[in-house]
Amino acid sequence: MSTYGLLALLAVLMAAGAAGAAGAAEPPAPYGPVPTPEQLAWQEMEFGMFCHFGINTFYDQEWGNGTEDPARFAPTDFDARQWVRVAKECGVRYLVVTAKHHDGFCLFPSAHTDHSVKASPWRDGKGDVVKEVVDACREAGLMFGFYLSPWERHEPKYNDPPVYDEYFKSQLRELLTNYGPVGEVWFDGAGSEGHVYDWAGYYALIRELQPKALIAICGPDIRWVGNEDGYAPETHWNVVGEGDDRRWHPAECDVPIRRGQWFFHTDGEKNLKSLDDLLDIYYGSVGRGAVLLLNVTPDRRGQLPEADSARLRELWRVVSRDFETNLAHGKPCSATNVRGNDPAFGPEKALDGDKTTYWATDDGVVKGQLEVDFGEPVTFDRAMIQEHIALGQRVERYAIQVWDGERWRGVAHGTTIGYKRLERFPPVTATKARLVIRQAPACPTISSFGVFRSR
Ligand code: FUL
Repeated sequence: MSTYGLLALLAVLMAAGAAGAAGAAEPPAPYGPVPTPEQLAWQEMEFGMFCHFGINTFYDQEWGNGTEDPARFAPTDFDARQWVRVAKECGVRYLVVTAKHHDGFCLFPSAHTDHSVKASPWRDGKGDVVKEVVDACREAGLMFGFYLSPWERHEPKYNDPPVYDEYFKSQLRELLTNYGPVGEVWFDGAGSEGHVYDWAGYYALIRELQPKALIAICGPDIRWVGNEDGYAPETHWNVVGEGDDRRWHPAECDVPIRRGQWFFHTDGEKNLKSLDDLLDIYYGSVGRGAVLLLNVTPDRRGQLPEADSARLRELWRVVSRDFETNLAHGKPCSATNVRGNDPAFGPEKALDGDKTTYWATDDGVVKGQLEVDFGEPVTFDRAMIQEHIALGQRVERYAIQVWDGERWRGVAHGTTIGYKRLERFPPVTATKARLVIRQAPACPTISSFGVFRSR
């Protein structure tokens, strides 16, 4: 062994000795499949905005049949920065735009079809919606994604699947090479029943050109939650599949802000969902550990309608106010078990507001309680729990209880937690609260526990 090798070995031994002396415990081994760094970063964004914009906007329709006249695409005051400004003000972290919907009309000047913005009067046929959206997102620090409908009703090649695959891949290539980093590629399954696509070829191209892009819905990285209502199921696992096919496949809840309408309709404002509807959606999606992709659709000006923007602002005002102050933050706490008795895994780590630290128990200890002492009576009606999902999703059953001076009383309980679980309940006043983990297949890892007073 060289001198350098010996020194290196010595350094490792000394470090191990020092750590041992401090009683440092090893982090738990991952439980089951875990998210990729990109999936984790996406999960942490929590909230995205879907923008359905295209030829349908000018026809008052949801699905074009491909015979629409591109000359009708004429936004009067297109402003992608306005979309992004509203999104940004409202806690939205990424935006997905319909580069091409089922009607085949492209919002970008594809070299492979004339059915696009090129044939429209907008910006004298020299415009590119995708580029303007990308630029606006980049300026504001939002992740950019695009929807490209596999099902297409304009291009005759669609009837010859292998030929259409090449056409589709050419368009994918344009979108993946001409616009800088792409965070998400959204493949809608609608209309495609019975059609055979070269999915493997599409995925390979995306991996080659944008290895960090997440492929959603008809894709391996993000799954459709299974409805367009904005709700994840009450019991919600990120891991799907059986045996060797088990994989981390988190769910996205795509839902329109206007009831039943993804595209703008001139008389659609009456369908705008109420603040209460949107709060239910928020708790049903983000609050069940999924990601919310809320569709707010630009109008014929090419801007988000005022009423929709105002509703989105109301939603964000309520959500951010209600979760502004964690009353448990930094409070004295204890746990029934702490991994290796190491403070690095102590219950404080769930109350420190640091998403990278967590409370964990010893291997084999799959139940546990984390108790917080407020030191005085506090009143709250919201709670938040988060698992450290970088090491896998574990909790199967939990409860939140408060000390009423004589006994512990339950205020909320449920099954899975995952990235985040939000609870709403009637206000309670208590001096202590506790999180009870009742069932998990492996030691729980809790990165955050909080209680809040809504305003
Ligand atoms: C559906 C489509 O048919 C709708 O038009 C919309 O794009 C929605 C997000 O997906 O499957």
